[in-house]
Amino acid sequence: MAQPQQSEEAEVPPLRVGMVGYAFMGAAHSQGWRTAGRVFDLPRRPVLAVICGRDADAVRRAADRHGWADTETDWRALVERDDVDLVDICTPGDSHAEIAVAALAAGKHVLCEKPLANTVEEAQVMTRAAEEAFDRGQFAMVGFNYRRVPATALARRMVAEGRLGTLRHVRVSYLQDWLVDPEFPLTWRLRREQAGSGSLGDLGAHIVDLAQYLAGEPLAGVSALTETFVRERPLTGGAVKGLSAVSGTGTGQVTVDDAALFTGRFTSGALASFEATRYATGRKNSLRIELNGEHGSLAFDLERLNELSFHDGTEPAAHAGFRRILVTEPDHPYLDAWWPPGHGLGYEHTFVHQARDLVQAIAERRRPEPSFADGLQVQRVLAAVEESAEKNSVYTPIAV
Ligand code: SOE
Repeated sequence: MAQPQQSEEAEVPPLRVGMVGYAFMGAAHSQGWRTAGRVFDLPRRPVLAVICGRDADAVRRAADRHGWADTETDWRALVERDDVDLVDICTPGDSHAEIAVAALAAGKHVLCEKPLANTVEEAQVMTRAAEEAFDRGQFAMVGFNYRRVPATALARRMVAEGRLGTLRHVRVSYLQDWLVDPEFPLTWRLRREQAGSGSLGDLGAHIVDLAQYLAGEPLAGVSALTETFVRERPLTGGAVKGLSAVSGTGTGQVTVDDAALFTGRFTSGALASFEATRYATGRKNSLRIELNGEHGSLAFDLERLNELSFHDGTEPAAHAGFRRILVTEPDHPYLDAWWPPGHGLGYEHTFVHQARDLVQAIAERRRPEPSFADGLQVQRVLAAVEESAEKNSVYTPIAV
């Protein structure tokens, strides 16, 4: 007779997660931790142990909604708890460095939402702390979740297999439109001291990471333009769905970029173009990437995330052309554990895959990817974009 489920679970050691933050990303990460161990056979079973936020009532509600066992109102108390193995940081960028460094010092593994930090200097401190912790058997990862769409993971596999040959172009854009209305209130995402930068750090960080991951090589330099279209926005006492507004009366200054456009050169000489904006009217969460190589091309669109377009340039011209790969087969990345072919996945599954990959890396004692060092490198690209934009688009090499 089959053993009761409880004793089967008991044989798999738990990985007790403590999460700081419970807004949009907190909800998405909760979903990841809650689901990963139920879908994938994991070497450790994620346990939603403690969730932390400053407002005791609100964090209790978040715990009940998302399935966390306990709450804290001070992240310092959370990172010191003996019943937490991993700290998951889902706060605005200005607290990433302090929480990550303290959690690593307290012996925890760390998952940190993107961008890794608000500045290169903070990212350097975090990366040093992660390297020292790695020597003690602790692991740290940054949450670039779009690597974990099965179709983007498949694209990476095809590039690595040489299906595109020498890469010539990467064309990528990440477009949203939630700032089109000048009366939309000021949120922390529009304040440099909290967010580090605007569209650049929020959306640009994703596409820089994704482009470099798919290309399999880093950018060497960039030329950039940035713009802040609306420099002052209303303050409000209320919250905006998914995006907490800054309270107050009157108006407040927008201190970050609204849009960032840049070109880049990869170390191999391949050329790239990037566009990140919150002013693309009608575009809600549109991330598109296309790669052109000497033997073929790949294209991905987040709005059709179960598909990957592939043009095999080695086929006879008479019947070559872009074809759609429906990325729902069991031998596609992540999909052996999900539904039968044709039954697609969505945005939230990227966080399930992120949790799975981190748990597996920890159990196998491998450095998880993207590492804090990878997050630091993205931060250097963002810094070069800002520097180039300040100098009217002067080509700016990426520091190494
Ligand atoms: C807001 O622009 C946001 O939530 C980003 O912060 C996320 O990283 C992105 O995945 C969706 O949009």
